[in-house]
Amino acid sequence: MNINVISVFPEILESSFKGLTGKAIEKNIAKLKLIDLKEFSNNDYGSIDDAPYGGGEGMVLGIEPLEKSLNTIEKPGHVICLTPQGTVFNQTKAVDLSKLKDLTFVCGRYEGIDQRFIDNYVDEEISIGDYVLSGGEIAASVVIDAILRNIDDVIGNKHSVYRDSHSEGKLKGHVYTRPSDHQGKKVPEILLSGDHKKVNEWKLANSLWVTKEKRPDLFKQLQLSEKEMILLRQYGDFVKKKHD
Ligand code: 6GU
Repeated sequence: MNINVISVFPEILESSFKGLTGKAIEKNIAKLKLIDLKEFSNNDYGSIDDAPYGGGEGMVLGIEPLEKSLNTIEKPGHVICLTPQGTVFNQTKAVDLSKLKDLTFVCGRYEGIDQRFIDNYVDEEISIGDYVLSGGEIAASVVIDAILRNIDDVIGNKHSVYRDSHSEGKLKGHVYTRPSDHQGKKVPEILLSGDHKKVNEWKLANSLWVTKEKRPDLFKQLQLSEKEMILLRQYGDFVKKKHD
């Protein structure tokens, strides 16, 4: 996958491409190109933004530097603008985008991007949630990380991608490691039993329970099977007994 990022502060992205993303780059699974928008000013002052027509707060990124920087990319592919006005990103979107070969991210800054650039060149606008960040760079790192995790061989154990939170519309459940008893707080007994069928049932029930408690909005969307409903009910009874 070829990923291009156009940004006023590409150095913000550099540091985040070390962990998982760094590995993907090392393995030649992803190629990353950071483009510094500051190099594409079209005036003597070197600026790439200007005051908004009609007045108002802040500065708007101009169409000309954006267009010039985009034109340096051989194959921009699918062009995504990161902005709080975009569609909210989720796991389904991450999986869909992970199938593309060429992706270009344009990071918004200041008070926005000239609408004509968006109209002419941008395929979609993405936001990472309902809050405002100072710029799209951190959002781009978030989106790129979430996309790369879904490409074969990026994560050592491909299986873990499927068990991740959100991949099946429910959250990952509780996990434990040694010691099995920490000052009287014990790991759930079933996990130590070695009975794989029981362990998997517990994991499923626990994951459904966690989703129901923490994200009732996601839980409502789930279509539970008869068996899942029974497991969840048993798990609920167990939790209730512990608290009685
Ligand atoms: Cl993509 N950009 C900015 N500036 N703020 C955001 C965002 C993006 N997503 C949520 N808030």
